[in-house]
Amino acid sequence: MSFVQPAAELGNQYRDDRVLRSYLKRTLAADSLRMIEQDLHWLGEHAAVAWQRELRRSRSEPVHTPWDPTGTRVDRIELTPAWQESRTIAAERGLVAAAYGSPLGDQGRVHQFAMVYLHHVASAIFTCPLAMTDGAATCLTASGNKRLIERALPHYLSRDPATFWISGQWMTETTGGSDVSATETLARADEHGRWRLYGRKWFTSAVHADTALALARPEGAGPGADALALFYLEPRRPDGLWRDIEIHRLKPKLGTRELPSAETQLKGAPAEPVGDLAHGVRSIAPMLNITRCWNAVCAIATMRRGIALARDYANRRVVFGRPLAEQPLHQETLANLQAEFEAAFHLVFYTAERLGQVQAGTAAPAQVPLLRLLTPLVKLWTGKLAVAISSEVLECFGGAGYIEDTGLPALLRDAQVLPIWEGTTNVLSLDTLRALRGGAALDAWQEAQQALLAEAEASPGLAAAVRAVRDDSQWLLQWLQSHAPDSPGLESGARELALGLARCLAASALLRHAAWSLRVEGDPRAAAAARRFVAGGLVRLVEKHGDDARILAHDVA
Ligand code: MFK
Repeated sequence: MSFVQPAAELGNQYRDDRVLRSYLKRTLAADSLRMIEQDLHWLGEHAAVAWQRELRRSRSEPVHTPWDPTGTRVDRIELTPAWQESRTIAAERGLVAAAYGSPLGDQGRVHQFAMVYLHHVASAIFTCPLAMTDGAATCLTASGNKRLIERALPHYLSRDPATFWISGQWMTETTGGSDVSATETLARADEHGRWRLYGRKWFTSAVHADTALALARPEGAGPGADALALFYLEPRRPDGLWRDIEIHRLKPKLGTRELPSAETQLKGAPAEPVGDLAHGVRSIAPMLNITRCWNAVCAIATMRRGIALARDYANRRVVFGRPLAEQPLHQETLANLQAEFEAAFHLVFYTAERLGQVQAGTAAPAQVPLLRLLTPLVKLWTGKLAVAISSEVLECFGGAGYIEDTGLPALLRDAQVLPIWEGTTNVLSLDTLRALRGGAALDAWQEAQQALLAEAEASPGLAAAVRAVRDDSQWLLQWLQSHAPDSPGLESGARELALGLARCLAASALLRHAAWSLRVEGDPRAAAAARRFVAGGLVRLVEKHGDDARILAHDVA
């Protein structure tokens, strides 16, 4: 019998996650932590079991059946078993509900996102509709539409799988995903005064959701994005048949294949305005901001899963006479992944704390513009990082990482959506500029950073890293001040500016945690991660040379 390499294994993903456990210990009162630990242990165990199960079965995908045998249009969507299981878990564990009216008060978001973080990879991407459901709950609440709040919120927040509803978010059309100004879907009132939607939605994720929020142009309204209105739909009847909607096909996607995303034709689908018959983008923005936070949580979950597997494998795999884990160059690779992940983790949960406080009304006034800025920052940085880390993780397995039934390629494929949906990196970089307008967000960012670094600077072994963060931040702020608002230079540097703002604040949050962990837990690992993350460089903004970008983009002399 020839040699067989033992595969990487996963243990309970809560028990084994030093970063999450240490963070929760610092952030939550002991009573609060005790209250939620059962959920976390359960989801951590489920993550391990689901991974083993995933390796034994071939991945299934949803199936669309447009017609029944009699020739009736039915557009049945058959969902995968993992997807259906995830729906039950989501309801019973309160993956949406935990953020609303939590016994933990304004720390409900920490509880919720800790659960989402543990569950995401095991969820078959059910986190997508959960993010949209949470976004819909926030959006309807912000709209003040009493009827819709009373109708939908109890379902969105239900912990009973039988009454739990999920929501979709129908914005994207063939005319644009990033720029919705040319939206063609028309809203027309019928003879009974009921609004009906006509048009083609080109990318409807979780198409079978119980409700959807959709952008449409009321008949007679002018062109442009501001004339769009936001509508609420219940796309299917209680018997499961669609209400004047046809499904053209399910999207053949690179990843997230258990998630049924469809091309959808609205043929007079009944809908209800959420608010005014205009300003739809402004009305749906609260939903976008929630889903962007979820995206960031799912990105760090992806990073953590890949690193956990790569680390376990490095201990099992012996080459050139030693386990990979004992080889200096491989150690460097794993250490760099861990340092980036750890910084991202602390920025994401720092944002979750702000979100919980703003939502609960306990935040200081400066936290509102800070959260507005942090939301695109965490989404854009962690989305990109999840892809880079997943790609490196596959390489840590050599050729095995490229083989489908190791389960590893799916990690990379599923990660690739994170920088794309809910706003691409560039769209979110432009949103960062939008958030910075007026100056309040930047002031809040600086204040937040100073407060975090002040907690770290006296800590043994961290002073040099604290100084480096201050220097890098200073350079970033100088660059920003030297570019006038709305100048082309500011726009072309927006991505590196956003990444720099994210990374400097992430370093500060990690340093603060590292100082605490050294002092209280006597644990040097977060400090090691912080030093390495800072040493890797936080800001990559460079002065651009003249017309280089245009010349290279068009490849003209
Ligand atoms: C695993 C986790 C998963 C997540 C779920 C995945 C589900 C996948 C389904 C999808 O992918 S759905 C499609 C997602 N699509 C997007 O995210 C759209 C990306 N494009 C943008 O975000 C554009 O920036 C945008 C459409 C918002 C541009 O629209 P406009 O109308 O040209 O922008 P404008 O005029 O600057 O802003 C209009 C108003 O909205 C302004 O308010 P006022 O009317 O009061 O002046 C803006 O301030 C406000 N606004 C825009 N973005 C905002 C915002 N307000 C708060 N937060 C924001 N992020």
